[in-house]
Amino acid sequence: MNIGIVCYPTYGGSGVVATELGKGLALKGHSVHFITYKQPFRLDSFHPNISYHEVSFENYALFQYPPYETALASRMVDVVQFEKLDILHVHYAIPHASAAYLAQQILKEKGIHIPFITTLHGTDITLVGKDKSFLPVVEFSINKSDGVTTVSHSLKNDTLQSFEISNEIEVIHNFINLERFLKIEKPHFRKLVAQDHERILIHISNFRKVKRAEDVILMFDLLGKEMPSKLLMVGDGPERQKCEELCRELKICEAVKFLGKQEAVEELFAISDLMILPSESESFGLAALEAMACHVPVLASDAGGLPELIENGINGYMCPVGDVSSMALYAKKILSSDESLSQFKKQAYQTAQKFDIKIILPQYEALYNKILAQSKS
Ligand code: GMT
Repeated sequence: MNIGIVCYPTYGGSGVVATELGKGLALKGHSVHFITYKQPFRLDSFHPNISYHEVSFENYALFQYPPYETALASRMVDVVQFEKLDILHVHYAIPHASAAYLAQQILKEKGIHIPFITTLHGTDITLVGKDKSFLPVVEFSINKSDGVTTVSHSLKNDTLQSFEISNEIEVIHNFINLERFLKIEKPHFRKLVAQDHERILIHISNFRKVKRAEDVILMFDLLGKEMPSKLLMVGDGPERQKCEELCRELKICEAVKFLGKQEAVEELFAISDLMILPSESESFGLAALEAMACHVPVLASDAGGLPELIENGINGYMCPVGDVSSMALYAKKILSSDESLSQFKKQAYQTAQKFDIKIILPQYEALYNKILAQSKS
């Protein structure tokens, strides 16, 4: 198949899923064309079946807001026509789904039919999409998509609750490439971060409000009073400064390292004992799955699609959003004995195996085939 993938190229989960999906499809012999404004950050190596088409334009002085959606639709028209794509797969509804619909209508005038699939990732529904400023366009473009997927059952329910949806929605969970996310022993690296008797906790996010990164600091402060430990805060975003200030107030700066954006997150997971994800809402929690692939259990909030990944007492625990005291108690429970920790680690990896790309990617291929067959009939 000749597949066009549209996504955000930045550090967010939707871009990671789209890029890893494209790489996986290319390895299986499909031709994959990424259409986006910058090279996706996980598109880090050459593959003969992968091409990248940049959406670029000069911003005219009249425009207060650069008309990215128009440029994207135009680029899609161009790539579909020139590369003879069979299908477009857009990740994150805003503005990719409406741009795809526009491209589809333009191509129809030229006698070309291009079906498009929209994968909803989370905040395009739960936060931004249902805002009145976007809702009519998001709803319309979901209903006009030839196929719609969500990354969890929870996100499917949220979509059906927030919009009037006439289209079928298929749930295809996020996935992990276990060949990349391997548990690598890094004892020397570990020694640089913590002493042998200390546990290492990790939080990875884009530090947006929805991630509640300050809760990580608050729970760590409580835990640190009872258990010698270090905390790695990975990523960057609007709430990072507040988190740093909170560490200063609580006088725990010695124990907390802010590492900023990191690409080789698997190396950080390799030295970590517990991942903390206290998000307000999380459609799936790809970072939690990445942690589990590296044998790291997860302590998270009981929100969104996280219960589809986390099993209490098996691969981690979930607590009500904002309940930092319970989080500290459960962290202690997981980390207090080597035996219990190694059991959690083993079980975290077993969960990750259920979301192996080798299991999930064929579900996308089956959907492409179904949509292509429908569009030909
Ligand atoms: O978490 C973010 O802010 C990034 C966002 C995105 O769209 O890039 O992540 C969403 O998509 C991920 C991949 O499907 C999911 O694993 C995340 O749970 C989801 N984030 C939220 O729902 C907050």
